[in-house]
Amino acid sequence: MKVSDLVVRCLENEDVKYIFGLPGEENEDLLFSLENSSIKFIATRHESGAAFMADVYGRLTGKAGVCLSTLGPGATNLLTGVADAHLDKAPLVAITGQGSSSRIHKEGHQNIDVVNMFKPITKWNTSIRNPKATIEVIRKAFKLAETEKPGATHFELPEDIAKMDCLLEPIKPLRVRRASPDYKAIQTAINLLKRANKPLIIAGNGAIRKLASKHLRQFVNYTGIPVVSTFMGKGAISDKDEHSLITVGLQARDYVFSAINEADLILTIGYDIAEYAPEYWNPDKDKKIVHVDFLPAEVYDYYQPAVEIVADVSGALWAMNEILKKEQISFNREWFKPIRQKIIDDINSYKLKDGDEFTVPGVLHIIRESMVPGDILISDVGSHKMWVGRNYPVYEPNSVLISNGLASMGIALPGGLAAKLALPHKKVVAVMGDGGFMMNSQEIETARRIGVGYTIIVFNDNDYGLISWKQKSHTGKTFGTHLSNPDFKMYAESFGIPAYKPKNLKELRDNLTEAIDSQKLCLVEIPIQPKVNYELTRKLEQNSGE
Ligand SMILES: Cc1ncc(C[n+]2csc(CCOP(=O)(O)OP(=O)(O)O)c2C)c(N)n1
Repeated sequence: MKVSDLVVRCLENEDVKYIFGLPGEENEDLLFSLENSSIKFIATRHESGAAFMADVYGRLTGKAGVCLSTLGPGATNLLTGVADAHLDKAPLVAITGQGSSSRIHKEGHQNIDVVNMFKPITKWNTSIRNPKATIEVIRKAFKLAETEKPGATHFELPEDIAKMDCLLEPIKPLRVRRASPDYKAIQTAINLLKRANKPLIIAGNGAIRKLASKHLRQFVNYTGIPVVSTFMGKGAISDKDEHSLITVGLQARDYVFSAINEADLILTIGYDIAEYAPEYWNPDKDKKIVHVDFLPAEVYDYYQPAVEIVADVSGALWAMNEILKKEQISFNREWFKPIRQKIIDDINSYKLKDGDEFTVPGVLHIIRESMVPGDILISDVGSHKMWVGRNYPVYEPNSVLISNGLASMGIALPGGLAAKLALPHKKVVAVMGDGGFMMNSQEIETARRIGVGYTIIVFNDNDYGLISWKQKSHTGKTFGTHLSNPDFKMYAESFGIPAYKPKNLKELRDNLTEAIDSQKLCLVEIPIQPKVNYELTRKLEQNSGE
């Protein structure tokens, strides 16, 4: 058996269903080894699309998504999506081809040091330089990618090694139990809670993985503590629950900050500092912090926990719940109610009326109405993401996907494809700005070719809207942000998919309902009015007394 055949057997052994990638000369053997395997190879139009697909697939399934490129330029193109998985904590294995091992040490055609290039954006990576190492390298790549906190790993396969003979059996994946919490740390956390007046939970990305959300919901039920989720923690508890204060919203000014300011103890559950810096919510460094996460807290001036429960997040919540069943500490369930009401009233105030210009928060109402709780909305990065974060209520974990660690534009369109492959029975909607759409719009062809049906929504303001929003808030003017666009409807139709461009509220409702219900690959271009962004800034400034 060739090493490339063994690689494929190892990938099958890891239960890999799809590989997203782009061919090159140096991964030819591996591609032909895939030809007769149970794994479906999905050829993408750009390696960045492939990596984002693997990223989203991994995030939704908990199993590493796999992406493949050739050496040199293929590998450099793969980087952004791999970095996204790294900072967003999505399990992903990247595979790159390489020239022959006899030439990797010297300057040569397309030869760059890919292993070193991937080092800072992976949990671990290596080059297979000996056929016998294949089975260990691949098991290790998957084990590390999928172990909490999940993330990206990478291995390269030089073309001469891929052709060598090797007769080995893949190593069976074995289930590893996640670490149990230390009972003293749990008891300290409970004691701190007992002494607190107004505790509040910040639920991060780690609160929606494994069974954490189930145990968090129970914990909230026992204690009555309100929950604010980060953008990536959306769905940790249902926003229908009266304890939900929706999300952190717009950094340090949004309505939810009244609750954060009042709170004397913050219990962070699966919180990633990469997503939401603690100086926003702990500027005076005076909050008592209880840290519950798979890893110890980052050393950070504004984040110095009184106790760290370093363990499986669901296990830690379960252990606290066991104590709470007997000891019952229940907090005032009323103090945050007016704040919740204000947040909900604010969300509702954006409902569109006849004659209104279209706005992102207005359109989100219609999308929400077209989706059942488990359906999936995936957002790109830009001003629309801020609105998805603060204005789109979520009821189940992993039903809204936002990149907020790396926060990379271009994820939503390829991500929508992967979401639909991962969970075919759910409706999938990918929302993006015109900027993010044009970064990866070529993957419409991939989605159409493989027959994946989801709705692509482009909020068009002919602008890198978020940057204009920030520039104007800082300086009163904009520079380098204005764009001109093709006719998106015609552009989409040229790929052979249906497209819509509504002109009034009725058409908007009809087009969105038809597009989302059809579960066919289609595009809806929505011209939007960004005035609402600036109005929000002003409104929040007034609210925070600036
Ligand atoms: C790959 C990448 N490049 C640049 C940025 C910086 N950035 C953040 S938001 C944004 C503008 C996004 O514009 P658009 O996609 O049109 O969405 P909008 O803000 O208009 O909703 C830019 C350039 C980024 N986050 N990712």
